[in-house]
Parts: sequence; C-alpha cells; structure tokens
Amino acid sequence: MNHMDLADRYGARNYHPLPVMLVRGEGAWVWDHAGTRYLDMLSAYSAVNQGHLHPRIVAAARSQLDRIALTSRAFHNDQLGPFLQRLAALSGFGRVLPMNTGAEAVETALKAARKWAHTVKGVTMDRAEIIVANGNFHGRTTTIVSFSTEEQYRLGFGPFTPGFSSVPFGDADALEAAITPQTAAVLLEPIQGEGGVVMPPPGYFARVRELCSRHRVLLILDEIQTGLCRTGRTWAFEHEGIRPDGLCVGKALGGGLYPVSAFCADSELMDVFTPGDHGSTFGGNPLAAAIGLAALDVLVDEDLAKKAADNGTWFMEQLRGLRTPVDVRGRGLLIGVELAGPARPVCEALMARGILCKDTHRTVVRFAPPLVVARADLETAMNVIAEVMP
Ligand code: IF1
Repeated sequence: MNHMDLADRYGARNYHPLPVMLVRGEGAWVWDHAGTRYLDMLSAYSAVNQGHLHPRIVAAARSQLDRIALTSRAFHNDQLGPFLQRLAALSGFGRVLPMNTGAEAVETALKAARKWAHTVKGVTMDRAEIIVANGNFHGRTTTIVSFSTEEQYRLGFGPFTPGFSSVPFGDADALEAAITPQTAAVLLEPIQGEGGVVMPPPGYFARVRELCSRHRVLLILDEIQTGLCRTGRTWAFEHEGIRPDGLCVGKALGGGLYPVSAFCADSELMDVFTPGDHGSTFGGNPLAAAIGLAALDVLVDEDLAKKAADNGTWFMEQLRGLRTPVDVRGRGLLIGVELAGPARPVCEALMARGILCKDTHRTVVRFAPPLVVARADLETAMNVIAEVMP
C-alpha cells in the first residue's frame, strides 16, 4: 500500500483531502512525491505565514533541540520568559497564557471570561453567558462546537455546554439586545474565515467595542487565523481602530513548524487564574517558546504585514477584474472568491495547474498564501487563475 492508502486504511476518515501528497516545502512552494511543484495558497489555513521551513525559525528549533524540548510547567525553563515578553509587547497586552492549539487558546479565553464574570463582575456563580456570532469558527472541542451554528460540526456530539447565545455577525443592534446582566463576554473573529471570509460592516467593531465598554462586557477577539500580519496589519483589530480586552492567537505563532497558541489579556482579566486553575502538558514548553519567539521576530523583521497589505491589494484588484467571481472579499492576503457554483472543482483545476487552495462553505475559494510570497509568483498564479475562472 502507498502512503496515501495507508492513511486511508488506518486513519479516521475526518478529512477529504485533495489527491496530492506533499513531501517538501520551502517558502511559498511545496512539492508532491512525484516532484511536482505547487504554489501553496492555503498556508495550512494561515499557519504558515512566514513560509515553509523559514531558515531563522528552523535554526531556532534546531538550536533548542540541542538543549531541552519539554520540561512541563512544574519547573521553569529559560525560553518561556523572552517569548511571553515578546508576545505581550506585540499584542499590547500585559500578560500571556501559552497553550498549543487554537482551540485551547479559545477555551482559555472562555474560562478566563467566565471566572472574571463570577469573581470580578459579580455574576451569580455558573450563570455567566458569552455571546458569539452566527457563522463562527473557533475550533472543534465540544464546548466550542456547542456554540457553532454549523450543523455538521455539532451533529451527534451533544449534549452541549450551556451559557452561549449567538447573534448575526455584523448586526450591532442584535448584539446589544442579547446583552444581559449575566453577560461575561462577546467572542468574535474580526473576519469570519471558515464562514467564507465574511467581512464586518464598516463601523461594526467600533459599535461592539462601545457596547461592551458601556455594559462592562469583555470583548474577546479570536485572531488565530486573522492575526500575525495575515490581513496587512499585525492584528486585524487594528483596521477597526479598537482594542479588545482579550486576544486569542495561534496558527502562525508556531512559525509553520509546531503548535503554539496563547491567550493575551491585561492583568485585571488574566489574574483570575491562580496556580493550578488551568494549564497543559505542552503549553509554554521551551521548544515552542524558542520557535514562537523566532516566528514573531520574522514577522516583524521582514515586515510581513506590509508585504501582505501590498500584495493583497494588488491580488484582490486582479481578482476583481475577472468575470467569473460573484464576489471577491478579504483583507491583506486573506481572500475569499465567491463563485456561482461549487468551489471544489475549481480548486481541483487549479491544483492540476500547480496552485493549491481550499474551498470553504461550498462556493468560496480561499486564497491565503504565505506572506513571504513573491509578487512575481502571485503574477504567475494570477495568469493561471484567470485561465481557470476567467
Ligand atoms: C480544521 C476551518 C479554518 C480558526 C479560528 C480557532 C481555530 C481555527 C478562527 C482552532 C482553526 C482550522 C481548523 C482546521 C481547518 C481550519 C479552518 F476550516 F476549520 F475553519 F482555518 F477556517 N479559531 N481553523 O480558524 O485552531 O485548534 O485548529 O489550532 O479543523 O479542519 P486549532
């Protein structure tokens, strides 16, 4: 049996990948087992912003692997402090709680918001509520899918965690109407990625920020996909001229090498956690911290936010010149092209021409290349895309 057949024979069938087996990656390019080269326009769902195997990040990992990789948080390690300091500075928050996957960062935020509501805001114990948006995607744990509005992510996985209500994304009036004295927090993605690259209406987040401040409700943003320069700014919230009370970070925080995530907040919120409240075996391990520090340094030193902004503006302009798309949405290099029909056949046709991308919500082609992608490579890709969807 070949490797794909082995995965099919012995693996759970929780994915339906495109028929390509990737064996090598470098920058914005990947190669399959036959040596065919593809431009990666998915970046592992925006976890490879720095490009595949960025030399600085690989060097940081190699160096740490000659020292120590895992200590648990039962003991200190010499990599965690500098990483937490760097992420605190880049996020503009006073404290950082390091985890591994995006879902764990979101779960950390949910626990922090609930404990803050019960111990600081004075909400009756176990009565805290959190408001989310229809079409959200925040991960796959049973609590997180408890507030998903996507039937497939929920079917059969109940019973679900109570304490969540969902309102239409972009409707500030509906959100205000959903706030009660028990509301702890509002959890939102600045742009709904999995929802089909859904943009917020202008002024929506400014309204949400004002509502949350007025009702003493925490505004927590999930920037696991939109953060770390993907949308042309370090954080997508910068485009909205607001600052949240808590920030979930993941994916590209691991530099395309390793699962690294975090929840960032100021002390008033983060200090609800006391020793033993919350944690994880791998959270904040020295290898993750060394990689995370290098991942952040690359984003800043190579000004990947500006690259994403410049290349994204150019790329969206080109895509808007095509006749096939029903809509072209996005910011920076997080772009969704809405088609009149199913997007998967288009992704298959693009794959046949050396471009890897993924459909989302059946009719949307998502383009999210590594932020290190060269303009010349985007120009080549644009010529191919114009052949497939003129
Ligand atoms: C899959 C989607 C994207 C995320 C946001 C938290 C998480 C994600 C905004 C959880 C993760 C991944 C999960 C992956 C595919 C991908 C995805 F299609 F599932 F929805 F990107 F849009 N918040 N998104 O996008 O982070 O626990 O995965 O590290 O589950 O198939 P994680």
